Amino acid sequence: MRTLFTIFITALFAFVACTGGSTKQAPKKDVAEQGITIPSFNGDSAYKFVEKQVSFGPRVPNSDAHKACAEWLADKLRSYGAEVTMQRVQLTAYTGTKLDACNIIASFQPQKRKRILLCAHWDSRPWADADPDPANHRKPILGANDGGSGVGVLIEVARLLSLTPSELGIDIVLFDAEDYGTHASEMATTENSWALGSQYWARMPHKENYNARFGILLDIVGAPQSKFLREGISEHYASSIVDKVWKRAAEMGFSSIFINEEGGYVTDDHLYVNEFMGIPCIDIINRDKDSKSGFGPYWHTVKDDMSWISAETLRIVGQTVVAVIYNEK
Ligand code: AHN
Ligand code: ZN
Repeated sequence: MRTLFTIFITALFAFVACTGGSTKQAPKKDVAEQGITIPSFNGDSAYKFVEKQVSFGPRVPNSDAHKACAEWLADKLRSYGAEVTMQRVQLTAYTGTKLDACNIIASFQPQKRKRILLCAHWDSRPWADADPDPANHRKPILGANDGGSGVGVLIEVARLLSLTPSELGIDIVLFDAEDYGTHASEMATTENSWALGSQYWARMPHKENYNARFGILLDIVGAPQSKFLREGISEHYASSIVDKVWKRAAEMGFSSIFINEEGGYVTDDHLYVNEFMGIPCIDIINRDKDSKSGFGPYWHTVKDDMSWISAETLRIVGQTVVAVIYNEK
């Protein structure tokens, strides 16, 4: 219990280092063990899916853009053959504001018992409270990278699943209300104010006794020159899954992007999947030791737009996830 408490406290304050490196091209098609063909992840396609989300404007809960984007996401996932559940729920933000939230769950081959969970948050932050200009601190963010990037990658994964079914069933869960956490101007951070959608789903999954072999959360995975380190909560609950993913990335030539070093702790959606559901779930998230926030300079600012999205970074993350899921049997 003491250890966990320490982790949560550390998670609030810890920041990580990241190091330089270069990108290598992965082969167009890769053959997995036992002759399975791994589909080729298209970074430009994922980029367009990020752009589409951003075109709605900030996807802040209770806004029209939020409603419109939810419909688009659900339609898109259905068009790729998924069984889509709109888990609508009213959540209460730390401000007391009631949020009409919706977790969007896309199940591929829902009849299969062996499953993998892939997740990201699709909402964007209501306040650019890390913006250098205080005049922006109450303005919403576009969330191209913070939110949009992970979802963009997962929509592309859905497209590939529609063309080449995987051996295991896949659930893509897009969490709402991740980024409604305590405003930076508040004196104390309210406990569990972040990740409201995942907290709800992890207690009330869309299917009774939902289970998955493991989960992968994608958050802030679009910036050029991104590096991904082994995040602390992931390491604590699911180090074998971190190993699995980082090894697969190295095999594909991405060892300078997926760096085999300890990162800091991030309180993110995966915490509740681990804690409440007991599904080992990791977070692939980019940190930046050189910026004040510990994330990139665009993070929680009005500059989190398409200029911070690289199709190549999306491809590296997406191709790694695809290689991991198609190799499971
Ligand atoms: C905190 O800042 C406490 N957690 C980072 C989780 C996050 C926010 N991911 C995206 N936006
Ligand atoms: Zn955020």
